[in-house]
Amino acid sequence: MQAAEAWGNRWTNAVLPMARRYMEVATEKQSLVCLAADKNTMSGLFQLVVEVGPYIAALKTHVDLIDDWTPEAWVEFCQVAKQHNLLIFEDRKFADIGKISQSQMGGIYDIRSWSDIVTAHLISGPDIVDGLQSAWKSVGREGGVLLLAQMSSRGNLLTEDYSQNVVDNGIQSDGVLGFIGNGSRPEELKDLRRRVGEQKMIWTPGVNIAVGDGEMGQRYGDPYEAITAGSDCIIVGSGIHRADNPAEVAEQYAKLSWQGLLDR
Ligand code: S5P
Repeated sequence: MQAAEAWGNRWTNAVLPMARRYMEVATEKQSLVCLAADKNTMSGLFQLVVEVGPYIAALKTHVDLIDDWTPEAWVEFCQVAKQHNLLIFEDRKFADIGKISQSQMGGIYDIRSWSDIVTAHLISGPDIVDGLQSAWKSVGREGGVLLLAQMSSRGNLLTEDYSQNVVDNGIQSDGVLGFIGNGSRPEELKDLRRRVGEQKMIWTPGVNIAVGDGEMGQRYGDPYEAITAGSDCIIVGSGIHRADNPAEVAEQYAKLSWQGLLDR
């Protein structure tokens, strides 16, 4: 199946090259799964990506939680991810003013030189998107920003009004790949999809086959339901990396997510 056929409107309406790249990879792998690779060691990360690489479309990292991080090991890790045809998504949740966010794409981690996607809050205003985009441009690369329109954690302060402002702003911004939505609440997600329309992506954390409450206020919803409610990518962390057999479980998430897209 071709990406255009599988994705319909989302493919036709896509503006950002990164959106189509994701849809192509997801179609090729028949997986709308982004692995949240929340491992604290480089060896743990390498092992995980080698095991589950074939069943996922994107790899989400938190580069600042790794105990033994080195630039050399990271370059190698990104190469392994590329060999598995994975989009690399640094979940940095930038929030500062435009020019500081632009600089924070550099620094010791040099996120601009290896990330395809990053997350940002829009709390400081729309210039943050320009700051992040110009950082990619400064190293001759392209990327996409996912704005946090909702969060999966209980008691979060992203009110409906705030969320609506993020959506209104983000849908008009070319540098925005889409939004982070709350995968744990299909009803909220449907509402978000209605507000976002058919162009931008919605990626959703807070997804686990075992639905319900997670650790420290995390909440989980069903992966298939998240996709049929309008999510374009399920972000799954502990559901996969804490499983006894991560590869087997990742394949299960991939199948559910792909079926969700076809049914949708
Ligand atoms: O609202 C959010 C936004 C994000 S990006 N809730 C989240 O949980 N996340 C991220 O998704 C979080 O940083 C973590 O890396 C992942 C969820 O991991 P899990 O182990 O709970 O599946």
